[in-house]
Amino acid sequence: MAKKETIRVNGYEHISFEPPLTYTKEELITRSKEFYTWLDQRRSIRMFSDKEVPRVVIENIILSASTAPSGAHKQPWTFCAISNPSLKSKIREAAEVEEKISYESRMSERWKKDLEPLGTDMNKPFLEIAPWLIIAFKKAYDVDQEGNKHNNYYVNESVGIACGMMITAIHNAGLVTLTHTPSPMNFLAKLLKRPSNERAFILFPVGYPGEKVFVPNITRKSLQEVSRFYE
Ligand code: IYR
Repeated sequence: MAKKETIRVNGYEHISFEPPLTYTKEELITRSKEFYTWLDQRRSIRMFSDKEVPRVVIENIILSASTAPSGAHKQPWTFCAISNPSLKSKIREAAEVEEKISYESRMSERWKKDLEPLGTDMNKPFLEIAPWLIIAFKKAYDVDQEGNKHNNYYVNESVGIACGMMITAIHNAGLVTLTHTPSPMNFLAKLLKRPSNERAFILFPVGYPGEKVFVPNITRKSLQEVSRFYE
């Protein structure tokens, strides 16, 4: 690799950026189309196999998520990966307590009607069956060695982007997930003994799909419905 050139900006070192491979116009079109076709095969899966997934796969998925851009490059996230069966059971138990209250009294009738086609309910067996749970925690602020607090910026946007990239990394590995958001989620920080600057954001069960899996027969909005071009 060619030696990086350096310049100074505001007194900070910047290094020359080697552009990624450049493609012909035809290659651009094919690659973008193929990526879309591949990504469009992703589905949220609620039925998991208990087949083991090596820890290194989870590490690579977390590293992929952590390449996300973030406000002032603060990377305001911690990804907790859980394979410990008794911890998974505790998480399932606590999540189902909250979900029972949500489905029975917190969620509106209209909300539950909207969820009917998806077939979700208060039972969350995947929290025990999936070999791994990855929980994204957002850091409202950072705390340094001396205990001083430092601001983070655009935390929801940053962690949301990282989670999207994680979902893509899971799909790329040939594994499946779903975005599980028990509400309220503070039991997760408690069970995992997270510091007070961390709040649970989304929980992702990760694993292989179960042997025979059914998903809702739903489609995605068309390009016309989700976009407007101003040329
Ligand atoms: N958090 C609940 C309910 C739920 C809400 C939405 I919006 C969904 O798209 C799916 C589920 C649950 O996990 O069941």
